[in-house]
Amino acid sequence: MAKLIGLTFVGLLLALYKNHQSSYQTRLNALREVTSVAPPNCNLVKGIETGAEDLEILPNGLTFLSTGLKYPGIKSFDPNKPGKILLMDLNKKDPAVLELELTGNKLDKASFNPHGISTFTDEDNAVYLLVVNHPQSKSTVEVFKFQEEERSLLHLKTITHELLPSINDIAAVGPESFYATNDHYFADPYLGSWEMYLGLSWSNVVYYSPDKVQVVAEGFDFANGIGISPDGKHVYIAELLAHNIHVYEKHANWTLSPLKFLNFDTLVDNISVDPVTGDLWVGCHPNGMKIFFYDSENPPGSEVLRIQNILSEEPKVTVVYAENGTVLQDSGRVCD
Ligand SMILES: *[C@@H]1O[C@H](CO)[C@@H](O)[C@H](O)[C@H]1NC(C)=O
Ligand SMILES: *[C@@H]1O[C@H](CO)[C@@H](O)[C@H](O)[C@H]1NC(C)=O
Ligand SMILES: CC(=O)N[C@H]1CO[C@H](CO)[C@@H](O)[C@@H]1O
Repeated sequence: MAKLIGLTFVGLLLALYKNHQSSYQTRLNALREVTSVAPPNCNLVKGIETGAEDLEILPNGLTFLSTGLKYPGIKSFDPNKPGKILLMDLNKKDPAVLELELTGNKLDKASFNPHGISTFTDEDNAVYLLVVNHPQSKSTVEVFKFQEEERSLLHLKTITHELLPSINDIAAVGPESFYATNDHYFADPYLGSWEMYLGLSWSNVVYYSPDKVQVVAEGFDFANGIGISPDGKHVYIAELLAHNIHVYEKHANWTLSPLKFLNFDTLVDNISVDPVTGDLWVGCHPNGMKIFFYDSENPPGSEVLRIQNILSEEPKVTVVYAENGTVLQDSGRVCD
């Protein structure tokens, strides 16, 4: 009898494990292969061969890019150099990238490890760039003022907070206030891996301002990219491992309430919101297994989705770009 119970128990554990294994594979979309989709005007921009983490396009076409992220568990193409912020002008026919000089004396440039970025333009048209930074595996938000003439970024401030232990991306709503997604990697890569493996959905979204900091949404299976609609009424959150884009209503007191979500057959990552049309451009990983188990012979692919009229009953979703990794690995970027 005891033996039977023992065997049943082992069977149960195996079943649980199998079940878990298959849910893990589903969450990572392990079986997905990519069919190429190439838009006509797509060119590879030179000078960002070591990868870009995030980009922010100003209404005038000037574009900031963060590059050189060192992230636990993910292959870095330039592990020994500090990260950079690049500038590119999308109005140019053949846009080149230029490295922005970081000025100010409080930022440690050697450990600069930029991740998500977001801009805020004030009423005097001053542009602030808020950058998620991971110096020594910590999470901070660095506030810079863009000096267009000098082509540099003046560092103004470093923001840290206990509710911001492991920031991934931010959406700025002021020079020092923002919504941020917390994954769990930098806080503790070991716990982060377990969280990811087991699907514990510990990830959340925090609103930060100098006078108030609060959790405004939680329970995500890896909250990743975040963006705000041009009218400022909605916040979009990419839930990487559940393959969802969530739409939240943003209230005057900065709290959020869930409105709807869209589900996709791809791991949704960076969100870029068109400042004019409000369309969402989403950089995605068709197959997550290929990122976390990197193999240069079979690299992770890229996919870019465009979502129009997201608030309507039937949003229009177009795959604008898809590629198996030969040209662009792990898209977080958008081409025009
Ligand atoms: C914030 O505003 C919303 C919508 O008006 C309201 O439902 C909610 O109770 C408010 N929350 C707080 C903490 O004041
Ligand atoms: C990716 O696609 C290209 C072009 O279709 C093909 O030559 C290449 O072998 C593919 N690579 C992989 C890893 O499937
Ligand atoms: C802010 C953010 O989520 N950035 C991600 C965008 O996509 C790149 C490439 O996959 C990731 O490395 C970044 O983490």
